[in-house]
Amino acid sequence: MASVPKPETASARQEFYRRLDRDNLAPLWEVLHDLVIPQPKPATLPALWKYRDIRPYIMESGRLISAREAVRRVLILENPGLRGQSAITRSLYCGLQLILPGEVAPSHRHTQSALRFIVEGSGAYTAVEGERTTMHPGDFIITPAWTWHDHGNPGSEPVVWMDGLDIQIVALFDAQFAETYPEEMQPVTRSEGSSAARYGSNLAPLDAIAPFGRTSPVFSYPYARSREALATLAKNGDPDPCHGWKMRFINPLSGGHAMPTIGAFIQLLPAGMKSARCRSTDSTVYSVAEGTGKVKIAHAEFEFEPRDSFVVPSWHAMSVEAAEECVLFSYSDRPAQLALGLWRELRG
Ligand code: GTQ
Repeated sequence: MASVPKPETASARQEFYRRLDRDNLAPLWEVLHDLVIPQPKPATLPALWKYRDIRPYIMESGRLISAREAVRRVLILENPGLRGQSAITRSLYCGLQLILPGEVAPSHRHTQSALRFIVEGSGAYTAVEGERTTMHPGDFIITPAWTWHDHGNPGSEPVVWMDGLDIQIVALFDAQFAETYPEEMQPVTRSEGSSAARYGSNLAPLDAIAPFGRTSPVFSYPYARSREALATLAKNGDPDPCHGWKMRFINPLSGGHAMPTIGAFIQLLPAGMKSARCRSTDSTVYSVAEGTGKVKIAHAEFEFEPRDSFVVPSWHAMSVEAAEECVLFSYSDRPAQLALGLWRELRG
């Protein structure tokens, strides 16, 4: 309230509010200052999950439930400011999924889009609409909305990846649909690499119609290729003071972000770099692919090493001190904010 009213006015207002309340009405002036605020005040908190500490839980889950029974055997990274919401930011979900040798995670599809960033192990696959792609650490893999997908591990080691989904965005719009495939595994109808040949070689079929709408038809972006690009960039020119060499994963048919709701990025910071502070409105989830260092997020400070995950809330200034050469994967809701004209960045 703008000022302290006289007692009789105050009680008349309270009585008015009680009558309003019974008719599902509420006075804006009591809440306006919480609704329209000068800058973001996220409930999302800065947080870091040390892989060294959480890996034992992931492996324990592998002894307590099978991938088949769990459907998806995942430990959710819950933001400490958003506990109980299965959310790492207000708009995004994050989990670490485990698939053991010989296991299958059954086929289903849903309107949520998913990304995978491989954290540990090789030899598992994810299948999307009849094509399998083999996972290696650092690979970025997309499951477009409403595509059949299952995961399997014909290899010999446990495989763990980060799942990023737009669960909270789809829920905001009450636009959730999901279906289970009639069989555990969908049939393989195309050989591995056929999407990469069709769309991921700087070539496109003459009559290319986007098979997954606004989502990239290249559903696997192998680490070997993104890493090589970063290494070459780092030999040519200076790093951006805030981001080092930072690239976004693109949809080659449009040049836009690889997914309509989620932006995914990979960046290299040279050994010894102390990045300049930078903030943006897209709360961002990171997975450390290589290197050790320290990240400052507003007033919080965390040491990181490979396979750690951390989250930077909206409008929190972030800077990194790279003790070694670092490669960071990240994802956020930036394309959604850009589409709505909301995204902002402030450097320095
Ligand atoms: O792999 O389809 O972490 O549907 C959460 C929901 C993974 C998946 C998650 C999912 C999936």
